[in-house]
Amino acid sequence: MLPDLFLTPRQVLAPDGTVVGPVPDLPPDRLVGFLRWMYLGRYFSDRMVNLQRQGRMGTFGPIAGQEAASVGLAAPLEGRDWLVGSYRELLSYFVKGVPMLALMQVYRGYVGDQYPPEARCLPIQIVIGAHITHAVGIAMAARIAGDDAVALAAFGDGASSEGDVHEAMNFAGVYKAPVVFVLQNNHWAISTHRSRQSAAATLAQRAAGYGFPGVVVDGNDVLATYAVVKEAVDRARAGDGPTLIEAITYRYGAHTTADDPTRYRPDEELKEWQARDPITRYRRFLLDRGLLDEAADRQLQEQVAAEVDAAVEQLEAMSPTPPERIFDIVYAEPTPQLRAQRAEMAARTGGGRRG
Ligand SMILES: Cc1ncc(C[n+]2csc(CCOP(=O)(O)OP(=O)(O)O)c2C)c(N)n1
Ligand SMILES: [Mg+2]
Repeated sequence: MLPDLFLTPRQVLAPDGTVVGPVPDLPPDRLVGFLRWMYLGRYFSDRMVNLQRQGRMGTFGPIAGQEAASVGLAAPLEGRDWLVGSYRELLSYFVKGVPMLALMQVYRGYVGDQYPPEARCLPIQIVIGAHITHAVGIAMAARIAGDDAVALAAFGDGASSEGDVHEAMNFAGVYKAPVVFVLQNNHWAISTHRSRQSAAATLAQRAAGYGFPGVVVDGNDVLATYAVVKEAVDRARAGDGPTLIEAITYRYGAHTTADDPTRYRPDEELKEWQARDPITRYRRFLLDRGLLDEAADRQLQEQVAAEVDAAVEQLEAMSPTPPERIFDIVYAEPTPQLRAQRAEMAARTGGGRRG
């Protein structure tokens, strides 16, 4: 019989915002800051979808519904820690220090110097599950270098069925790598339901086979997600090895703007999850605690909207990147082959060496 932590989701806040578990000991500005990030994630995601519909943005995968898991997985990381995630972790990347404008550029197809090195985030991964080995490698490298940084790898329920993910977790268990695996179980991998990924009752329980703890958490509860990830980060940093955290959540929107979820997903399911909304729940908690009032709440929402709108304006004032720029960001020193390909592309597109 597996220990309970593998099976029952940890919770601090019930869906109605009442406290049912120990509240992490954080200062009020940090607690309010979590709500600000969640508002930003929701507004950003909705805005990106609207821009795509207007032909002003490339294909985009919305994150609405997953704001608590996204913020809760990134907030416990220190500046020196690494975050390695996918297209569904954009809000986590913002929390870790990647500017919003930088990721908007990515989705517009611009190639810039988008990821500030000090944010310690690998470029968002699109190849499902292929980044988990890299996260383990970073964690091992940090330990060998005597740096006490931790790497956090985030991925989806679909990704959890990929061979790379198993190899990475198995290796991490054997070598006790300072890594934390956060699986955002949003119930769907495009149109494939979670029930098709594994016959196991939880995805976290797979950790038992790798010899490290697996924890299930209510991923729509930002405080619970923060608490379990913080414990796992502390464990990894102390040399006690990896943890697999399964954050149970739900994506409200389509897989991406190229998908139509009404073709495979019952509407009642969406309604059930909207009743457990991560933002409504956390806002209620802050209001009840007297950490927020209606006026401050309105102000937060206005601020994040203005911030996102300003980034959109900045983006739209930018010129498209010259196509040959893609060759400049592969290696620090280009190989002869890349140099030749770059020249060929520049000749075809009429571009020269710019920037
Ligand atoms: C190796 C690989 N196979 C297939 C795809 C196509 N694909 C893109 S997203 C996706 C589903 C991923 O689902 P999940 O891991 O649950 O993440 P979510 O999108 O739900 O966040 C698939 C199959 C891909 N990008 N890479
Ligand atoms: Mg999924």
